[in-house]
Amino acid sequence: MKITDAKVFVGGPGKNYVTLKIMTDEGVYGLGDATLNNRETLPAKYLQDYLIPNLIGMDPRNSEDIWQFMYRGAYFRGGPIAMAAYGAVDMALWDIKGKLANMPLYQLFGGKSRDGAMVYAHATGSDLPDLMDSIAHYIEQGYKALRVQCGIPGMPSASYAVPEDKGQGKHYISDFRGIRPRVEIWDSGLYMRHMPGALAEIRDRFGPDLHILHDVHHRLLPREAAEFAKAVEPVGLFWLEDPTPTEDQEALRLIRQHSTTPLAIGEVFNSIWQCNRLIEQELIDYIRVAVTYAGGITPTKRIVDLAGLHHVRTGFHGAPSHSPIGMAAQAHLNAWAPNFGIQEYLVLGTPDCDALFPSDHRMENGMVHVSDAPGLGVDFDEGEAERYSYRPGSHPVVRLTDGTLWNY
Ligand code: KDG
Ligand code: MG
Repeated sequence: MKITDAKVFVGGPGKNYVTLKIMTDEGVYGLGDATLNNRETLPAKYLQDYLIPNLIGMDPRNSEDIWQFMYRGAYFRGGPIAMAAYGAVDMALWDIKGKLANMPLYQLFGGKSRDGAMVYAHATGSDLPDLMDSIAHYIEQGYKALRVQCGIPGMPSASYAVPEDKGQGKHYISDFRGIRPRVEIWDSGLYMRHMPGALAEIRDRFGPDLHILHDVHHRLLPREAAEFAKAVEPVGLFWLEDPTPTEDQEALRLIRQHSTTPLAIGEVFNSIWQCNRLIEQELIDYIRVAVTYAGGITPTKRIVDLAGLHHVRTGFHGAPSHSPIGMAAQAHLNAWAPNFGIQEYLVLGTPDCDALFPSDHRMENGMVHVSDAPGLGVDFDEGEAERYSYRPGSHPVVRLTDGTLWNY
């Protein structure tokens, strides 16, 4: 069996999804996702210029060898652009493998460990009352877990993850305002004084059963993060995410020494080598890698297995930047993983998105039920794809009140 051709598409409704389609001489094809948020053209170029010419003629069933070829063969290993490109190839090869076996992918991993995988959505508000409304809206839809973020009184500009447009559902979508980033102003003092009380009010209002998650988005210094994690202990968070920038892993030890608040980290990691020590030293409770940025199913499964040895559970990244293809790969891992924790799930589920990526993965009452179709269980409509093309967008940048550049 041989790979005969492969194509890359960039675009989609409200997002620059990077979709790879690998064709074979037996007519079976596989799909993969290489969407690196706000840098989408780069993994697409990596695929087109370096990977696809090498893949043609290879046996698609040898997914492990092909992964090693991509990773070791590059000489300069890893990095988010290359790993997203490898991720797309790896997902597409697993998709082909599942279709050949006539089995959904979770069967190839070891079968189902659960019927539904708990997900969380993003509840956001420009202020606390607005956030309370957003939480109530999601609870009514059946969500059992929510990440909660709100504007901070006195903060010079909206704090992280509070969309300017307050539409129904309040998901944020790339605004495609061009390559030059918008600037947000941040003040850690204001945040530290407001947020613990806000989280306590949310707990009081919605009771003990709601799983409350909160994302600090790398904004605090280690000592501040330790103080924050300790202050929110009575709230009983499901997790506190990215309290400090991920490069300084010792910072997590300081936070751990001062608090039992569960810690989640890893959405910017793209290799097991960036999280193996954190996992082995049990400095985190949830690992947040995404199957797309981490190089696909093959290496992500290794991270999940390592995490399982150390009581670390999964909480895969699932921001709206992940296409339904990457989310499908994660749905299969979630169905299998003995150490599954939770899944971030913001696939927009709009008619346009469903038309581009038809699938029967189902979300019901805050749980994802994985498709039983062979392979990933998601398709890609190339006719629909002609409606879309790349549009430039950018993450905002963050500055402190005195102008110092800070962590987004
Ligand atoms: O591209 C960056 C986003 O994916 C990120 O800001 C979202 O922090 C995020 C989250 O937890 O979903
Ligand atoms: Mg995050």
